[in-house]
Amino acid sequence: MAKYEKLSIDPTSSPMVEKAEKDGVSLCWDRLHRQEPQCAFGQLGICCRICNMGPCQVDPFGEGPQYGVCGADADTIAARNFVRMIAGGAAAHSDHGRGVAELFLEAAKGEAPGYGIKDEQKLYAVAMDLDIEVGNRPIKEIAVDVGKAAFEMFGSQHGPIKFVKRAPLKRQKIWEELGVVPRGVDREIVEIMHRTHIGVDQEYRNILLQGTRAALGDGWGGSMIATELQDILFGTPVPLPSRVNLGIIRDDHVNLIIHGHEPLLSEMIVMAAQQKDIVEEAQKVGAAGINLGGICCTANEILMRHGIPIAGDFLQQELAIVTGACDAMVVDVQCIMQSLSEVASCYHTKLITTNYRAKIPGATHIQFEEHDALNTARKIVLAAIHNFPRRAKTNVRIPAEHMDLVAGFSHETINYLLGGTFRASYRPLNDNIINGKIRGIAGVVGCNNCKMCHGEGHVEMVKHLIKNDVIVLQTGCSAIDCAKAGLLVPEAAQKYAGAGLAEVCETVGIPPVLHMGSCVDNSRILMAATAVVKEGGLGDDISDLPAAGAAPEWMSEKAISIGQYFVTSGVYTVFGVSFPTLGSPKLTKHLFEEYFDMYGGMWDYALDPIDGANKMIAHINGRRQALGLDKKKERVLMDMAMRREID
Ligand code: SF4
Ligand code: MSK
Repeated sequence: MAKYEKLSIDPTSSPMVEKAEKDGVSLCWDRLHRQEPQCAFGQLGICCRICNMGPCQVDPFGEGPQYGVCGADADTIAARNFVRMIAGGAAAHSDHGRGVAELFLEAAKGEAPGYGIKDEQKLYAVAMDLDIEVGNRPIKEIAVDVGKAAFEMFGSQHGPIKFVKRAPLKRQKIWEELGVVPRGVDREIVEIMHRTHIGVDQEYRNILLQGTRAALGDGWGGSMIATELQDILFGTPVPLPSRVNLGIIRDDHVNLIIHGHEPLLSEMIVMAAQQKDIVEEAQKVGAAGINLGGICCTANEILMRHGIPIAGDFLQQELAIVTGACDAMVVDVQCIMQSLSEVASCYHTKLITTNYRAKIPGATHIQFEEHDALNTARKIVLAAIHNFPRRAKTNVRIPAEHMDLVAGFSHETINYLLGGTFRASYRPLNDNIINGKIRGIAGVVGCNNCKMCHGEGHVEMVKHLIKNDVIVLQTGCSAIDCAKAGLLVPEAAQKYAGAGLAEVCETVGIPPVLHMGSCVDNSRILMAATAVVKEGGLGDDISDLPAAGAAPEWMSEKAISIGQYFVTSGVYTVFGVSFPTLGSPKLTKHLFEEYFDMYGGMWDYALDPIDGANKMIAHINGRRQALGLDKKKERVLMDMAMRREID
């Protein structure tokens, strides 16, 4: 058992880790302990195993070898590793997006029973952005065209991918001049794999240009396609209350935990769990009902649209099973630990995989059939129900703690909440940034990492930001952690936010920390930033905004892809834990300094979350100064002509 001074800030996790130890179950913290000391070359990004003459390592202290067998230096090796992480992350998000597009097209054609168009307004808006004629055409025709246009963005060879033109004009120009406009989502990922093969691209700055193309193809392509089409199919989120943490698991209910990233099947599971005959079946086996709970980003998807409570984040997936009350855990893709199978085998839990891309030895596979989705979902819920009687009641321990939260802040909803139905607009946000009540905007996102005290990085960073009047937009496990700490309720404004931010939140009735969804929904943050630019008064590009991004506990390749598209969209972005290029000072300087001149955004690193938050605040202050917002101004009552002038 790994012994850490403080393993987690979350009141439910440490007791469950203790229970696991008592039950003889090994968890990620134990396995990390057994891996230590981990390979420093790997951590610094200077271990290459791209060809069979390797693995090769470069000595960062200059005493040992400086070149791989083929002559590659630290800069080339670190750059190749870095962009291969981008390729992995962009591929994960984009293959998710492709799956959504496939289902969307089938639903539009009426070939996927149970799925349909839920948000017509959004369909029209997306259609117009894709140059699809709306007019008086039937919805079905428009939807089919939208589905086809989404597909084209994956396979197109010459681009630009169409959503790129949603970015501010100045940003598009920067990308054009640097030659990094994505030509097609898939093409850019493939080209990374080609260019990082032995003996191809060996100039680190050039390698990174391709990393940018692929990352932009993720943020403004694959991820954005996933978010937009999911909203049209399942509804654009609106604020709604729910609860979070392992305490949402119920002793007397069938507990079905839904884990992974895609909402396609989980939407149907939510529906199936409410069907009368299924509820009766649960009662027949002695349960009071069926309790759904989420883990990771599938959790965020069904939270945002249905208010289904969240059982936990990435590091709580094993712990949900350790409670002894998880009757089934159903998983789709991404962030699913292989250990779940082993942990489940120590209890009665049934582990169910559902996607042909993601099987796990020891799990039961129930393939998600889009043409028969509700039946697939029913089979899964029934499997959980029929496993309920096998629960070893004497070894059940469910933590009591759970927390209230408000989620569902799509960028459309923020627009509506701020401006009201009469004049939905980001104007009030811009005005409050200009008058200084809100210092700036931060996007704090990303995973957990068991190398850090679980949740501390997210919560400490976000608390420090809101105390300094920075409004925080969140997605992924970061949002789950801050929700557990009570930061996602309107009352958090009075308790934790600075006076200016608290006043704005109270007036509008929103929390100081806005949950915008899952990892692919980071595209919502891009759209919100663009909307703020377009509203006027804060410069003419994302890089002009008093804004910053962070992933203080990152672990996945997807986080690197997200970071790269944030940075190259003009956002100053700080990562925690460790940074995978530190073994190449030249590449690190390129990302941490030269990028600022190229993109107006840059990477940074801070192990300590408060240091990270202070760096973000310093950047925000710098942007305010550049915009002339640091000086006190006479309050001028503006008439329409003056407003037009600003626009
Ligand atoms: Fe070594 Fe070069 Fe092969 Fe990498 S590509 S493993 S540095 S020989
Ligand atoms: S789930 S990618 S651990 S945020 Fe999106 Fe959480 Fe990171 Fe997976």
